[in-house]
Amino acid sequence: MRLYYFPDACSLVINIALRAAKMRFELIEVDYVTRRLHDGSDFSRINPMAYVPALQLSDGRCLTEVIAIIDWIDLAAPEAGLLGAQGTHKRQEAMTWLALVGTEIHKSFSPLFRRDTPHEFLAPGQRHLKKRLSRTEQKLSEQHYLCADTPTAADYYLFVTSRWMGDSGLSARDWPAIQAHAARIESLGIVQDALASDLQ
Ligand SMILES: N[C@@H](CCC(=O)N[C@@H](CS)C(=O)NCC(=O)O)C(=O)O
Repeated sequence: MRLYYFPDACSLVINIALRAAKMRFELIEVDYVTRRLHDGSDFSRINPMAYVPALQLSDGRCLTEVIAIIDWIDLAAPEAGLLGAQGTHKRQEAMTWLALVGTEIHKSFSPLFRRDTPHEFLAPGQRHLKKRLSRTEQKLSEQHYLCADTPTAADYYLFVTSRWMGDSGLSARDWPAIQAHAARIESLGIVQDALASDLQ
């Protein structure tokens, strides 16, 4: 299996999830600017959208979209607890948070560090992101993880997005519960290993 990634991007969520599921994989870095691989080949031949993550399976199929890839890993390795057991309240909650982080939080961060975003957008964009983060901050001031007492893929995803605060003009000090959550997630062995492989 091959995971295509940019350093410190949402592909890190899949890197962590694959480790939680004890799956073996190879990491292939994509150049952010050229969207080419180290051998010069064009990444859009792997993922026509030319964004990460993309997970190429040993049978040649290529999976894309964070939530869909998490679902595939969870089906293959439910014991990793990425989403909770089928039909349970925990799974419903985990899916809700995964979608909220993916569509509302991740996609509110993205324009804040895109190079072509007009400067006038930054202040309203930050205000919008803060509204989207406030429910999460409140939730994490009441409990250690988004869905009760063990981390799910939604926690890994929130952890990855919280690393983008500085580049987006937000101060981590304004989000103490999210920061404490990030520290808890970062202390996990699988996350340490994922970070070491992602940033080398
Ligand atoms: N909808 C996609 C979004 C993926 C995404 O936004 N990836 C970012 C990195 S965090 C990216 O590759 N951005 C470059 C681009 O959009 O061209 C998913 O869920 O996988």
